Amino acid sequence: MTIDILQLCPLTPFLEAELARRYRVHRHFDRQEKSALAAIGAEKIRGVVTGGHIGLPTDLANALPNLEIVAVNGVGYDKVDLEQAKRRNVRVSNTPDVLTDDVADLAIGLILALARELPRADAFVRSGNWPSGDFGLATRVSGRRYGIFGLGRIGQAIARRLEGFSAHISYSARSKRDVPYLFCETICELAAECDVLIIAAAASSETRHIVNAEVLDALGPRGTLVNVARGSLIDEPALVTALLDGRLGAAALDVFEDEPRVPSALFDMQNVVLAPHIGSATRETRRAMADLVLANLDAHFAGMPLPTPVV
Ligand code: 8YV
Repeated sequence: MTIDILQLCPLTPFLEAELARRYRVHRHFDRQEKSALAAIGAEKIRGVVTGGHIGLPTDLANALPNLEIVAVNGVGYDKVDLEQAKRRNVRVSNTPDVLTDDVADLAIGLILALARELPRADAFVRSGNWPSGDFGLATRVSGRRYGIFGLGRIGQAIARRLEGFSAHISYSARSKRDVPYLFCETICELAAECDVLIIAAAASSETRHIVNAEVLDALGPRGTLVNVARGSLIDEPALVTALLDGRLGAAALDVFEDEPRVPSALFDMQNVVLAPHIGSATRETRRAMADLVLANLDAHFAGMPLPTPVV
C-alpha cells in the first residue's frame, strides 16, 4: 500500500529521491494556498517531513486528520506543537547528534570570521588593494572570554573547541553542569562576564527574545554576539539599535527571526558577519540527517520503535 507524505520544504536531492522511492510525496511549501492541500487530499496524508526551521504550523496539523508522524530534518523541534502531537497520538522525530559537530564548527568559524575580519580580508585581496595599502589590524581570538548560553550537546561541543583557543569559558544553562567552566545564573551575568556571547540554546517560550537590550548592554561596546541557535532568542530590533548606537561591538548571525528575511540595516555594517542558516549544511551531515529521517519514517510505518523519537 502506498503511503502518502507531505514535504514542507526543499530537502537534499538524496533525501527527496529516497522519499520518492518509498512513499508518495506531496510537496507543500510555505506560502502555498489552502486549496493546494485540498487538491492533494489532506485525509490521505499519514506523514510529514519538515525542516527544523519550518516545523509544522498548527493550522496545517489540524487540517491533517490522519497524520501519524512528523519527521523533522533537524535537531530543533520548536516549531512543532508537541502537546498537540501527544494529544493526537502523533509521533515526532528529529535528527540529534549527527549535526552537533557542524553547528559547533560554524560557531567557531563565525567567531574567527568576525574577529579576524576574514570577509574584509578576502575582499581586500580580491579588489587588488593589497599592493597599495595596508589591511590594518583585527582582534585576537585566543585567550579571550567566551560565554555560552545553553550547554546542551551543541553548547558543549563549542566549549570543547574553545578550549583549544585557551579560552576562559563561562556558561548559563537551566542547571549547573559538572564541567570546568564558570556557571552564571542569568544570561545578563554571563554577558557581563564575557567578550563573546554565543547563543546555543533551544528556542522556547522561556528563551524568546532573551537576548534583549539589557543583555546587549551587559555585553557592551567591545562585546560580540554569535547566534547559531534560533533567531527567536534575540530581540532583533534591539540588536540592530545596539549595533547602530555602538553599544554593542559586533555580531555574527546564522539564524534570524523571520528568515530568510534579514533586517536590512545589518547589510551595511562592517562589524557584522551574516550566514544563511548553514549550521548543519554540509554534504556529510545532511546525508546523515537524511538517513535518520528515513530510518524514523521507515520504522514508524513498519510498526517498529523510532530511532530518534521526540514524542
Ligand atoms: C536546518 C536546523 O537548517 O537542526 C535544526 O534544527 O534548523 C537545521 O539543521 C534545517 O532543519 C534543515 O532542514
